[in-house]
Amino acid sequence: MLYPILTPSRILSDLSGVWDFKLDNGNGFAEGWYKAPLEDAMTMPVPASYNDLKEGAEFRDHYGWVFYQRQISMPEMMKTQRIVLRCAAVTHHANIYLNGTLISEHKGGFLPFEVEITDKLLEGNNLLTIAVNNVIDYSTLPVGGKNNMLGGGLVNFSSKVPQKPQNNPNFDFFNYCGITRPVKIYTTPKNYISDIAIVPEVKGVDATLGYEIDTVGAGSCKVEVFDKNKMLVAASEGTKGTLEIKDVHLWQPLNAYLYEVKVTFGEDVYTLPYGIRTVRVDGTNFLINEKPFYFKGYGKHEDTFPNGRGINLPMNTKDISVMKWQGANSFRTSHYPYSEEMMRLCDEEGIVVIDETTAVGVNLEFGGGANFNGQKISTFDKENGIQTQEHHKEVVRDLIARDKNHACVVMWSIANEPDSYSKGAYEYFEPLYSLARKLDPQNRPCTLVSVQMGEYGPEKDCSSTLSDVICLNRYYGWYAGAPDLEGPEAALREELDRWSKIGKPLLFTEYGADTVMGFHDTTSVMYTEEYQVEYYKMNNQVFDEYEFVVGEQAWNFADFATSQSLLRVQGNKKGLFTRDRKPKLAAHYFRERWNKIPDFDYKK
Ligand code: GCB
Repeated sequence: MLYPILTPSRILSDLSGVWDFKLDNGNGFAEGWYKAPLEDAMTMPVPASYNDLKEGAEFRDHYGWVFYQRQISMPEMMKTQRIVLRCAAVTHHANIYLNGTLISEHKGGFLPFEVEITDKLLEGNNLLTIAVNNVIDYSTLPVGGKNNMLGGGLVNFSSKVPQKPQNNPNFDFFNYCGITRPVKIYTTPKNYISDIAIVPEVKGVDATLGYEIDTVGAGSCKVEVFDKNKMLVAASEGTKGTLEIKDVHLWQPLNAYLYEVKVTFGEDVYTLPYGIRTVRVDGTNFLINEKPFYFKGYGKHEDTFPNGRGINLPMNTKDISVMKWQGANSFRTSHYPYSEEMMRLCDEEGIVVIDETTAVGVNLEFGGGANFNGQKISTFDKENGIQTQEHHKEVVRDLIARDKNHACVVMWSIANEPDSYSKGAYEYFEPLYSLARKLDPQNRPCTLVSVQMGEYGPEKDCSSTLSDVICLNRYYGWYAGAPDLEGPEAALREELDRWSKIGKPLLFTEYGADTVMGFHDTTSVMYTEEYQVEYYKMNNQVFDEYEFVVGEQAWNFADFATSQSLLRVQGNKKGLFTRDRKPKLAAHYFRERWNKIPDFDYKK
């Protein structure tokens, strides 16, 4: 799927701004709120999560539907064109109405979708309503649980006490929702370019780009490649072919180089920034441009105040600046695909990205597994377990469709901390890996991010057979063993010894300790900045002993909002930075460490 841009043949109109907004009171659909201007509407910016933008728990924790609305009109001169309405992300479910008629529905809160509206637009003003639902359950990704995963309280009330309907995220981040990324209208000629896929191959100092252009209608197709100085360096005719690039400038981590691929099909023109690099796994090495790469970075969130998960372009730029200050080279899009703007920025800035689906919470073992009216149900139980596999396939498909051309993306993460140990896990995941491998024209490595619970380790984890790279979330010295660090250190070595036998590269995708900025002590104790540093020193020292450990991504880049619970004091405090990006002691510690670790050949 192409990112919408302005080109000599395409007009782009951004519908960002203040829209009318209303929480559903249970009667919104029955009363036809989508058919007429909303009565007593409040104001709401688009794009943004709505939750933190008005006061009161009723508003922030609203369960169910909300309605966004505005008028749109298109200039007469556009009548000869194809007109498309495109939403970059609506969390989690969207119904789109134009002049009271349902024109599109979409499930899943973090990927784009579009609908052609050429023949649906009336002259003059048109009423656009987007109804958004935030309910998460066993059929959605991310997964909503039956109970609060981190435990709502130590004492539970009798089941006779009525509970108001609420979301119980089976994951550890606030369930922000709304129209979180831009809504745009773009045009194309009637015969148009619908997709572009480019696969790089590097041979010595030259490169070949295999390309395939999807088109609709008749026309002849031309593909041209320009370098940074706008010089034409390769050209070809036809919708499928190859382009030869002499003396190629490779896209390198922290040293990006982007070509511009210009596709012309009939009257339609589209330009794609494109970085040329190769990625593959060789034995226990992760190779970028054929050299062993070491991942230094973090798991992140799209989480700022008061935007929630709403796109925050200045913060994206700031985050990458802070990463570079720290000597980091990578992050994982935990736990959902990030905005297209962030992916394009990472291409430009040379930041390496592990691209994750929305599959978080595919695990009913959390909280001791008491998930079904207090009974234990296994995650993949056919009847009462998690029912996400078909939707999970859609997400893999749409993620790869969106991100396949990004140089920054070096690996697909199929899921975060699923129950990859239980009966049924292999059968659930194998088709998803196969699908990703079939759909990605670049055939990037695939992984899932493994949780430390139950029977963790290579013997039971289906990741050990399915993944190209083993990714571990481990909390030795926090959830496992804190405040002791010696026992956890021994246990970490013991586990790594076991993984070393399977002969795959291994990457720590999470490790961390909650730390409240400003808490200090001479003898370090949990939650102080000193403890966080000691925790990381212990873990890093062990990682350094193992050649097959190809990277370390701290949890988390910054503090972030979560559901309220006894384990979270105004959110998750495992950031190396506070939520407003002020460094904790550990940020300085990592800065010193990472600036000494080369991006390539660290363990040679
Ligand atoms: C995890 C999850 C992450 C949590 C983190 C924590 O394993 O993947 O979403 O936030 O642990 O801090 O507990």
